Amino acid sequence: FLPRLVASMEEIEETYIMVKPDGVQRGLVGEIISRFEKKGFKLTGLKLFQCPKELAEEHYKDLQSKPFFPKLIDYITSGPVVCMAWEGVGIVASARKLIGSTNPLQAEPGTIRGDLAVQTGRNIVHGSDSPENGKREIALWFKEGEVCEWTPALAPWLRE
Ligand code: IDP
Ligand code: MG
Repeated sequence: FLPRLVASMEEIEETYIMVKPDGVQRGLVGEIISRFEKKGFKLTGLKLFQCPKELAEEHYKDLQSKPFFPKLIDYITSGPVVCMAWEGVGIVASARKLIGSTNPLQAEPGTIRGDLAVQTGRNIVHGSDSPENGKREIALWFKEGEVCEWTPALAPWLRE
């Protein structure tokens, strides 16, 4: 069974990463994109976008019953966001590690939230929490044709 287990750990996943309005306003777009680029993941979709209320509600529908939900929707629609689709082996869990804990004060130094933010309600970046949600969220935020399939020239220098 070991070869099969290893094979499943090698699976290419997609994740939806978003610089939230506070990250855009604070001029952190380049810094945040850099973290994923430098790691060696592949960018497949990118746009600046003013999120309508309905889309924010759909994206965060699992949190509908939370007391902070209305404020969360106001926050996400308060200015443009940067929508990104990224692809890579094990990228969903790895991106969550790069991003750090939901509460930036508990996020480890070296993570995006740990280095650059101080409050849960202003935690500057989103990352999908499962491969299923990665696919769901990319389909939600990007239209047909906005996600590019391409082979980076550096691919053989990142993975043997
Ligand atoms: P995540 O972004 O780390 O996956 P979730 O629990 O999925 O965290 O929550 C989604 C987003 O909702 C958070 O990133 C944050 O912006 C907001 N949020 C979560 N919990 C709270 C809270 O207790 N107060 C205010 N905002 C919150
Ligand atoms: Mg989440």
